[in-house]
Parts: sequence; C-alpha cells; structure tokens
Amino acid sequence: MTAQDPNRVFKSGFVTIAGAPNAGKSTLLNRIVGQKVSIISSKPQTTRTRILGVCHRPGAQVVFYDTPGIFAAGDRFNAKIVGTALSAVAEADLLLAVVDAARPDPAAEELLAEKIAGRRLPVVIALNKVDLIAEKGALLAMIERWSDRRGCQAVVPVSALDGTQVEELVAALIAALPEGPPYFPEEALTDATERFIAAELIREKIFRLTGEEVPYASAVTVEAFKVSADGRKVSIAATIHLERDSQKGIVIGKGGAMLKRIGSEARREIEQMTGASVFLKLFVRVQKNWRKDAKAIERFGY
Ligand SMILES: Nc1nc2c(ncn2[C@@H]2O[C@H](COP(=O)(O)OP(=O)(O)OP(=O)(O)O)[C@@H](O)[C@H]2O)c(=O)[nH]1
Ligand SMILES: [Mg+2]
Repeated sequence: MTAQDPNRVFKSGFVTIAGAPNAGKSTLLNRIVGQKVSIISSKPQTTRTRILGVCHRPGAQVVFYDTPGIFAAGDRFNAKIVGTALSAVAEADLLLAVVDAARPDPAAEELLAEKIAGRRLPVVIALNKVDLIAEKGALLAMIERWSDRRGCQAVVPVSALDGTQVEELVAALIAALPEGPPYFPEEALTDATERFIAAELIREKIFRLTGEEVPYASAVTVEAFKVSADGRKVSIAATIHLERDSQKGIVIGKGGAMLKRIGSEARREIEQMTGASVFLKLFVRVQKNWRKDAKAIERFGY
C-alpha cells in the first residue's frame, strides 16, 4: 500500500520526545529520521533547544521535537533549558517518553511521569538501550510498570544505537496518531538551517572532547556562513563562548591542539551535511558567567 491508496487514511501529528538527560532521545530521533539532525554525546544535557525532525513513512508523517532532558534544574540557565522541554511537551499531540532501560533511575522516572501526568496526552514509552541488557527478564517488569501509567498507548523496548525495534516503535507511534495531512514536503527532514546545525556540531565536539565543566560553560555562535556561487565551498566563522579564562585555555589546548581538533572534527561533519568543502575559522571568547546573564543566554540562542 502507498500513501495514495484511497482505502487508507493518511496519519500525521506532532510527537515530543521527552525523558531524562542522556536517555538517548537525540540518538533515537536521528535513527528514526535517518539523518543526524540532533547532536549526541555521552554527557547529560547535550541538547539545549527544541530540535525538529520529520519522519516520512508510507501513509504517515510524524513530526518530532527532540528536547533537552527533564531534570530538577537548580539555576537560571538550566531552568530555561528544562522549560524548553516542558513547553514542547505542552504542544504535542503525542508524547514519546524515552527511558534508559539499562540504568533504571526511579527518581528520574518519577519526575518524568509527574511532568507528563496531568497533560492528559497519550504516551508511547520507549525503553531504550536494550542492547546493554543481557537479562531480558528484567525488561518485563519495566514494561509492566510503564504500561500501568496513565495515557500509556504502548511500551516498546528499543535500541536507538543499533536500531533494534525502532520501526516497531514508529509503527506504534503512527497507530496512536490521528488522521491528518503531511505538514512538511517529502524531502524535508528538519526546519533547522545548516548554519544552526553547524553551530551545534561544533558544540558537540566540545561536549565530546573536553571534560569537567567546560562543555556546560560553552555556547557557540556562527558569525558568518557564506556559500560560494557554485555551492561547492562554504566558509564559516564561529565563536566558542566560555565563562572563564581557564576554560578558554582548555579549549585552545597546548599549542592550539584542542581547538584544532574541535575544528577539524566539526568541519568533517559539516562537509558531510553540506556536501561542500568547508573552511571553518573558530574564535574563543570569554564572557564571565554568561549562564547567569539573561541577555547573554538569549543572545546565544537559548
Ligand atoms: N548502548 C546504547 N547507547 C545508547 C543508545 N542510545 C543512545 N545511547 C548513548 O547514550 C548517550 C546519550 O545519547 P543522547 O542521544 O545524546 O541522549 P539524550 O537523551 O539526547 O541526552 P540529552 O540531550 O543530554 O538529554 C550517547 O553516548 C549515546 O551513544 C542505545 O540504544 N544503546
Ligand atoms: Mg539530546
């Protein structure tokens, strides 16, 4: 059957992906969409904004919002980030709650369940990272526990990393969506600009290559994104903002080695995305305690 089959209705809707930090939300979105639209790292709180990804399947279109992890935020910046996730939850037709099934965390589960209860939204639960679970029996108890939650439409164990059962999850989501039109043209996978994704990819490399507080104190802005007339060259100037001189030292590294590595790894991925050869110039700036400054938070895109 195809989307044109007159006996089959077209289904569509907006699905917000919510869960604790590091549960694998962005990995799952990229897997479903089939392209990297959202950045990923092994550190929690990688995603800071709402990232849109469109999933096209025969007879259906699912518009996903990837969101920052929901956790008990202690300061202004993190409260804003978590607020972004919660407002995306409020706008959804359907919620996809992602749980790290390999590291069950009752407190995180409770917080998530509490934030989504009361919204009266249907929820599909993905128990992620099953590739890490040897004892599959333990999953059964989790499936039962989540099935009892209010609004639960389905519980699907998946691995966003290796793709196990991800299509079953997509089918469960489509089954829970109403009849509706496609909202995006068939070739659209995201509404994010290449300029925005480039800034995110640079931030991803900082998350992956530096430690301690450095990733959390970093923000990236793109000052210039110029495509040559023939489309074969892209020239980018971007700034990494940090909170202290010591962090600037770490990001630059000995003899500039770290900055060079961040730049070349980001450049390679931006080249993949644009299909052009990329010239990337990175600057590093210190803006003292920017995460406490409402204006700076906004200027950096949060
Ligand atoms: N083994 C395994 N690892 C996974 C799976 N899904 C995600 N991961 C890893 O989990 C880590 C976090 O993944 P992300 O996709 O960034 O998680 P997230 O929920 O978007 O995290 P935040 O944006 O920080 O809230 C990364 O190291 C991923 O490679 C999975 O199915 N199996
Ligand atoms: Mg994420």
